[in-house]
Amino acid sequence: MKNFVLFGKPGSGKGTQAEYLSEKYKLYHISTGDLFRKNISQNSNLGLLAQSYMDKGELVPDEVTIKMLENEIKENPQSKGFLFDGFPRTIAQAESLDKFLKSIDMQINATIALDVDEEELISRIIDRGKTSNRSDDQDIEKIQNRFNEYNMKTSTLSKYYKDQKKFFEVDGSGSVDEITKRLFELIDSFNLP
Ligand code: B4P
Repeated sequence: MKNFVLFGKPGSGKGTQAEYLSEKYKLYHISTGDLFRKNISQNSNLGLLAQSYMDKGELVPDEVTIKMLENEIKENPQSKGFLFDGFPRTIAQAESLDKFLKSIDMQINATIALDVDEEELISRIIDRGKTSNRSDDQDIEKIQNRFNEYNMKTSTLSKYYKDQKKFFEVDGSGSVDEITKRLFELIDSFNLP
């Protein structure tokens, strides 16, 4: 089984690239952002809770996010592997993921970071905000807060995965096709069964 984490700042293209990677490598794509947005559209209790954090550009609390993620894995035992998009975002989430995967005889094979500078990210997010209806995409202060959350809570994860020799970085600037090609080349170089 192949399990990958897609890592990167808000708007770095994790969701965009996850579509291509999950199709090519037959991975089950789990986006915590999409799961929260689905719950919000259904007005579920989880959605109402998540919305209060997402609207401010803050991370949703770990215990809620971890539980939702574990349920998603348990509900898809037939999949050939998982592509985690936007999870983990804190050390506590990464540790829980490792522990949970170990308990079902699985592990993360690689974490792949998309590296894009903040100026480019802001322009991508503002652009998406024109059509996405996402309140966290439309306000520069909220976008800045998402970067602050990343810098405070998420960026340290690179060391966590480097220490496990599972961290790989890909240039996330350029056209979507160019970036997909870089990702395919990297994953193919792992020679995983
Ligand atoms: P996410 O949904 O994960 O949102 P994101 O970081 O903005 O998106 P991503 O990197 O996937 O960018 P995308 O491909 O869409 O998180 C939203 C919120 O949910 C968080 O702020 C947090 O509150 C909460 N949350 C999620 N996971 C959590 C967790 N684990 N713990 C706690 N809270 C959590 O690309 C962005 C835009 O750029 C798109 O419009 C795309 O079309 C465009 N784009 C992509 N690639 C491009 C390219 N090469 N060139 C030009 N444009 C490009």
